[in-house]
Amino acid sequence: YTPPMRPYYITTPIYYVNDQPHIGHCYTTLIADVAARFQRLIRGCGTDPSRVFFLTGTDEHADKVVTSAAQHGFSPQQWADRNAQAFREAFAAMNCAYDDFIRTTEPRHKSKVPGYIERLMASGDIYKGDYTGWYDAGQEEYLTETAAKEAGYKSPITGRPLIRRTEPCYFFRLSKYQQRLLDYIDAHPEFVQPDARRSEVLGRLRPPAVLNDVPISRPVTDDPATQWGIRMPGDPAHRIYVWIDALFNYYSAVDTPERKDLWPADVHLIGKDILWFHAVIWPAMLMGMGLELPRTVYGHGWWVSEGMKMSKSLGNFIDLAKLKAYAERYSLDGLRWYLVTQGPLGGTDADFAHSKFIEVYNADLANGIGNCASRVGNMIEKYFGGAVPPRGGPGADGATQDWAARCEAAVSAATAAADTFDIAEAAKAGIRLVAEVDAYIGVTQPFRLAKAIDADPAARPRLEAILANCAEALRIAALLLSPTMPQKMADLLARWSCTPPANVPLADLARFGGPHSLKPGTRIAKGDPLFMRADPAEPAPGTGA
Ligand code: ME8
Repeated sequence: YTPPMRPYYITTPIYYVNDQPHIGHCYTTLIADVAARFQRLIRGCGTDPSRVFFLTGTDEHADKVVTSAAQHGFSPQQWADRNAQAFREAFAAMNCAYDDFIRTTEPRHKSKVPGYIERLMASGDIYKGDYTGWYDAGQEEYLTETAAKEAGYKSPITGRPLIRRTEPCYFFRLSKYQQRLLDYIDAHPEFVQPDARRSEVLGRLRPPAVLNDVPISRPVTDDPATQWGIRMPGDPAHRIYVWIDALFNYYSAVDTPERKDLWPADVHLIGKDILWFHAVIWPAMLMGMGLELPRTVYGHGWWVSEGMKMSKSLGNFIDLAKLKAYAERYSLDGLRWYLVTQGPLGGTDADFAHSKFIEVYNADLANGIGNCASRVGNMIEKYFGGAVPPRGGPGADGATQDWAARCEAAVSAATAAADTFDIAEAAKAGIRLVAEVDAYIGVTQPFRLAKAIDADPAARPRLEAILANCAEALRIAALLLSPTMPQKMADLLARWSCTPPANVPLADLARFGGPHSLKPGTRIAKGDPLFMRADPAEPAPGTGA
């Protein structure tokens, strides 16, 4: 086995800094965390950021930052500082181990963006022109033709008529890249994922569809709101449009001598709302700069709450307080498990419903890995004084299961799923192995054998082999479950005296009976159940009931 040579680089969107973090932001960053943890485990590279690099951060040059900062009596930078901290805290609360957190107001980003724009100017991709649109004077912003039409050409906020207005701005020649993008996406099925997203993008790129050039700047005036942002190189009367500024974060974060090898990114993980920017505009900008394209842009679907779209007016946002209440009652890893395995990764929307949470938590965790580990631990305690018994030779358990092959299949399934970004499947590979252990216990009935142990001399080696197999298979299951449930699995592996070294690739670490296996005599400490069973009758946490 040779560990993959290419480093793995995964990003999340950088979030608008004036919102409060909620389930959506936490979910995207959590999936990236689990993906990064899988890659670290597969490579056996510990937390070496030159091998696996996970980037998240905040998008801070939006006009609404200036507005809400003023409303709260802060400068835009102070306001951004406070709220960026809220995102860091949210991701810490979710135990997301990012390697870097980029903020677009940081000098390391701000100082590089004008240079990128100059590169696009040099390749002839930027020109100055006039932008004509529907202007909402109260909100100081333009509405797209569609949005303006939908609103009856009146401000959706103030109700006052929109003004048809023209202002000078710089454009990016997106039109020039239509055919190249189309050819590229046609030839690279893994570039836009999942497939529904890919079809969506292809549909909007294929003729008769026409790509328009995109405005990439806004004028600077006496109004302070227009002064927040990065200036156009060579023309301080214009500032770079917040979206263009934001997209560059993925490159600016690694555009340093130490991090150069990380580009191109392996995955830009995003929500489907911002697919066009990532699958069309950003790749065209990269083509213009002569840079390689990311391997995959993955657009996940939407979380809804108890069957309803989350909205401010319904007040049904699953906010950080609610997530923390779930973590408090069912453990953080219980929450992570639900979000990762039941979330909208595949593209269809997912429902955060309390009854479903309880069902999944009890089935997979309390009655699944938790119960199975207790059963095996208790039997080893009771029959062998808490020390792992010898496994014996092939067939010593008197059964036909080939555990080495089963475990290898589980490891391959998890690895393949992690590589194709099917993170929910990668997570479930471990739980399937647990179900196989349960089924094996059902068939081999070690508790019955234990009763025969004094009368029948053949019973002891069989009992030993069965429980040694169970414990070793559970060790491997725990490794496969550790990216999703790092704390609980670290706890289990520590109790079983088999905390894995960080620098061994998964294929070696998880070899059944291999050099890192549970050796006879290893102490298996009993402890509290890993996951307490949840009472379905209890009201949802965080509802004040
Ligand atoms: O769009 N379900 O930032 P943003 C799942 N700053 N995911 C959700 C969600 C939901 N209900 N709601 C939000 C921006 N998300 C820009 C991005 S990138 C260069 C600039 C997640 O704060 C999802 O990942 O509005 C979505 O893409 C992201 O939050 C939008 O975050």
